[in-house]
Amino acid sequence: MPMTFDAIVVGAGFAGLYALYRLRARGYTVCVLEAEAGIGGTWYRNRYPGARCDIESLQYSYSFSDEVQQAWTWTERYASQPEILRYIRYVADRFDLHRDIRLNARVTAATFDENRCRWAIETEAGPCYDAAFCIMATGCLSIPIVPEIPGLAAFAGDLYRTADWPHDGVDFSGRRVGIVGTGSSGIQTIPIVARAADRLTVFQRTANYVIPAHNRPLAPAEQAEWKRNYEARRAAARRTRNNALMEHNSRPGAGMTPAEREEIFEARWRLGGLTFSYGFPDQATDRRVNEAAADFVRRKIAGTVRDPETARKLMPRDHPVGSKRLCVDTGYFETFNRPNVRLVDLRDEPLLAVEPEGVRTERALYPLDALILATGFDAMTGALRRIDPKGRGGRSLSEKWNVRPSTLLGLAVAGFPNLFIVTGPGSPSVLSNMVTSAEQNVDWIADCLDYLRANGFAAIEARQEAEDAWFGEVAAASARTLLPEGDSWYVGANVPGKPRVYMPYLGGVPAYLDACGKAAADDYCAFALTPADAAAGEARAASEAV
Ligand code: NA7
Repeated sequence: MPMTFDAIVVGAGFAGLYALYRLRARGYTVCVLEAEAGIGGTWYRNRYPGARCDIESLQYSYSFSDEVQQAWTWTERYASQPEILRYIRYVADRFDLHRDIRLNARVTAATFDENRCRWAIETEAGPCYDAAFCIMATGCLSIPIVPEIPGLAAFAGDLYRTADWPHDGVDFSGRRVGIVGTGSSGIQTIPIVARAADRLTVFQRTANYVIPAHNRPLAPAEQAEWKRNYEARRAAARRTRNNALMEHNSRPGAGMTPAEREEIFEARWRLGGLTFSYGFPDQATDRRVNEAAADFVRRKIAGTVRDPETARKLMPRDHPVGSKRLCVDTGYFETFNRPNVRLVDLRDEPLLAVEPEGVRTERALYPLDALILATGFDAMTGALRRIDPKGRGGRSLSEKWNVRPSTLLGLAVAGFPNLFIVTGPGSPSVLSNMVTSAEQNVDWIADCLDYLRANGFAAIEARQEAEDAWFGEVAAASARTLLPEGDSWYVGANVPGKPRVYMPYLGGVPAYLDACGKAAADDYCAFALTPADAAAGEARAASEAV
């Protein structure tokens, strides 16, 4: 017999844990199914050396409980993975969440029963679950990609993935190490591994724009000042494009002289981090301004990396700034001045294969004792496509998203009643502060469930025409920018066969919050609602027919 709940939540990361907290507080029976052996989601899995958040810790944290906000002390401007995981466990303990979480419970199937208006959810471990609502808190970056490099399986050394790092860490001392991938994960790992390894070879396919984090300890006075003003800061953050307070500049760069722009870039570089994205309101839309930002970063690289040839290879030239996620580093470019580090540009010498002894490019064999893959994720749709929920009429979500990953507000999909996604494609998600955006999505879902309960509805389903309209809005917002141009995970370009669609909503958090608020205030008229009586009648008819 399946175990019965009002809601099943899939995933015990920031989003899933908050969904459990919120729905339980509203009186729903909830069970969280988590594939891994521990809670934390992204922050459980990404344990690689140097793993760190690129949103400031005072903001990348739950806002729902002022008690937690006041009680928790962050040690650094940008929190490291171990500290974030400690924080997540602290919150789970504090709100007694563990008792409703099943670990090692990877969801393998989710099927909607139209007659009963309920989801049947199966797990790898065996038990089945039955719930009125299925809430997918499966994360945007939770399915790591292992590229199809010939010979990889035959590598005689040790193979590591940044997204699935050994719990006990790895000692690279005295070893020849290679790393494939220079996105955020690679860029954080490389400086740390370089300090330990005998020799580190970095295999780079695309050079990236990398901005210094200027990470630092958080001074007690600075933190206390934040805590005194937390509520106002959180409210102000919600009015920004990405749900995070950063130094936004409202003066367009297009009308400025190169010298004026340079001054602003320089100030941003000194501030560090993702603030560089917000140097100018037209940096993502005006090619000249964007190119000026790109040129600025290239000159910084030239001024940091001593070997001119290595510096040249590290300079990104083939995509606009921000079209791949800006990387935030600590000592990345400086690492290439170390005598034990070399850069292999796979554009100059393509990677042919992994051999038992190392990596072979068109030019040479690079002997290695260990190889690290920092090769990215099947982002935003990957986790859901693997579960492949079956909705009305047995329709597969994966097949639907093979055409295009459309949703209504990133929260719901036509044909999949009572299925909710937290920070799904079509929401600001990865372009925003994920923690507070997840909270907002969960609050919206909780309010929606209350509405259904209060008004006697058994099911809610996005209308196809509303989903199409929202998909159009998402596409229009990205089309106004240069950002779809990069071959990034934002557009699915890193997964062969994935439709090329800029998945996050680029219209900004305030516009998104307005749209979500309007959908609820309009009595969910963008959704079809099934009265509980009708659902009960259908179920009776179905059971009599059997
Ligand atoms: P990313 O940003 O997708 O980076 C993956 C990197 O791996 C990137 O440099 C890729 O090069 C490279 N890659 C992928 N496949 C290959 C093959 N087959 N050969 C060589 N190089 C390859 O993933 P991350 O984990 O670093 O970061 C993901 C997000 O997590 C990040 O944006 C933050 O939001 C946190 P490419 O650029 O495709 O040429």
